[in-house]
Amino acid sequence: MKQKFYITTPIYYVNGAPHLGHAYTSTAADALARFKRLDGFDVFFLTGTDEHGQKVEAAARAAGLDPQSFTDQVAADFKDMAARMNISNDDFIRTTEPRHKHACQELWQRLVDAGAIYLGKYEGWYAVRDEAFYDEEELVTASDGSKKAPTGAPVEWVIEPSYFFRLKDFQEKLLKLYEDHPDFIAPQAKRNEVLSFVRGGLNDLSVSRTSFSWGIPVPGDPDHVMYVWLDALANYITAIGYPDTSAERYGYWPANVHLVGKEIVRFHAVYWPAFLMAAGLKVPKKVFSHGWWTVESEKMSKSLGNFIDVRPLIDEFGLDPVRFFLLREVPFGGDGDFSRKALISRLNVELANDLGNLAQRTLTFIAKNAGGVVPACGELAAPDILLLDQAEALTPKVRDALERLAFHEALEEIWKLVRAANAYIDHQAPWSLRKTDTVRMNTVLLVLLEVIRVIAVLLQPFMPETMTKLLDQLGIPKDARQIADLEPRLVEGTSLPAPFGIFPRYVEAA
Ligand code: ME8
Repeated sequence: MKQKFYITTPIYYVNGAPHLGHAYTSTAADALARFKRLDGFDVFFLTGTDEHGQKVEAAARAAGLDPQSFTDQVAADFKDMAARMNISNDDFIRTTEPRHKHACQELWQRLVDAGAIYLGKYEGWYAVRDEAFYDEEELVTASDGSKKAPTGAPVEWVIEPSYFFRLKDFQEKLLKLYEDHPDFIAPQAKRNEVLSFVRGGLNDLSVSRTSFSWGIPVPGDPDHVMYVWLDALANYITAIGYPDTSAERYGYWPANVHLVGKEIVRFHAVYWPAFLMAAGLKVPKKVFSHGWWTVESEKMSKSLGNFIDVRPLIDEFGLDPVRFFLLREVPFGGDGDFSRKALISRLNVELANDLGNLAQRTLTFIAKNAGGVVPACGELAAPDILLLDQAEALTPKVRDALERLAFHEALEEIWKLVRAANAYIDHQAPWSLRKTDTVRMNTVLLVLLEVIRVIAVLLQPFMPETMTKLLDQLGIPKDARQIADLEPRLVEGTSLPAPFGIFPRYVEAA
């Protein structure tokens, strides 16, 4: 039986249109999901939209729509972005769906039954933009003297009846979780932040609101709607069938990794495992946080109006170059800057020049000078063996990097082979061998085809569309493109389709 692997993205707020940041997390999760499928796992990949709460309600009002029509519209736009980015999610959960609402109410009831929820009154700070409660000590004073959340979000003083979750009771259990599972929070710096937050002491968490109504009603007390983060985090189990924990789909729980941006680690690494432990459920295996993108060195914000939609970028540069850029440009975990210049440079240098040329010159040469078929392999010489060995050693390196979600490192390993293959073709010079030694020429071409095949198979998770085209050109059957298929060699004499370029150079209009 295949081993299960469950990966999630955050579910995105529908208060605004999808942008580069959302596309980033989804692309990273997609590359990992695709790699795991390629490596023989039974993968479940979930994404979706977070549709309740004060922030979304306010955005609907500003748009002059009732919240449900508004969220229907924006959620459709998020689905469109995922489709355009070629995201291979197995499900898309919307928190306004009945399956989620019912399951979430069941979870609430379970927490009540476990004695983890009590009725009280909240009096304190709330930031609608973050949908988060803050303690007085956490606030900062802005240059105009006003109090702000540590994220810079405006805060308001809230006094309302509220249900509370007994978070305080989970301090020791959480610390034990982090200690027993040192990889639960990654990267390390984030783990340290969470550790010191939890060690500093926890307060019980307000988990319901009464001052607005756009949320899931609290069972038995309809004046309250659930706090949007309790509602949202639950998506990771409601989508796989909770409360029916015996359902086949629930077999994916616990998730292997929740991929999140660095600003929402606390919710995933503190509140979420505490809710789960209180409900007697297993906790996820890992919360991995990545950094933030700026755009042309500016933070993306409403006031600057510089949110980037990836769809026009796909129209201009092609889908796979955009996917490649996002995962190649920045060490995963750290912050990065998006600029057109950097994107064009990655596209022209690494895709068009390095990989595109390698494939194009090999395949065109075979079409013109080797009868357009997989050439015969003569005796292997030292440089052939060296390159083939390097290709064979690549899979474990890529696997190891992706185990650590080091997408940039996986790509760098693949590019070392691309560069080595380009150096090999230059040194072996099949164009000269054509006149002197066609047996040797054929061997060199075959070695190149083998290496390009390995590169194309391993790049599928990152650039599925173009690698499909490349594998087609290599004559590899569609059912022989898994990692498990890397071993058998190409079949001599197989005729190859007419080659065509996969990564045209981008030339900026004058
Ligand atoms: O936080 N750079 O939703 P959200 C990189 N609904 N990633 C970015 C980014 C940027 N500039 N901006 C956004 C929420 N992201 C909640 C989550 S989960 C149960 C609920 C990505 O619409 C990143 O993954 O504000 C971040 O965590 C997420 O979008 C926040 O999306």
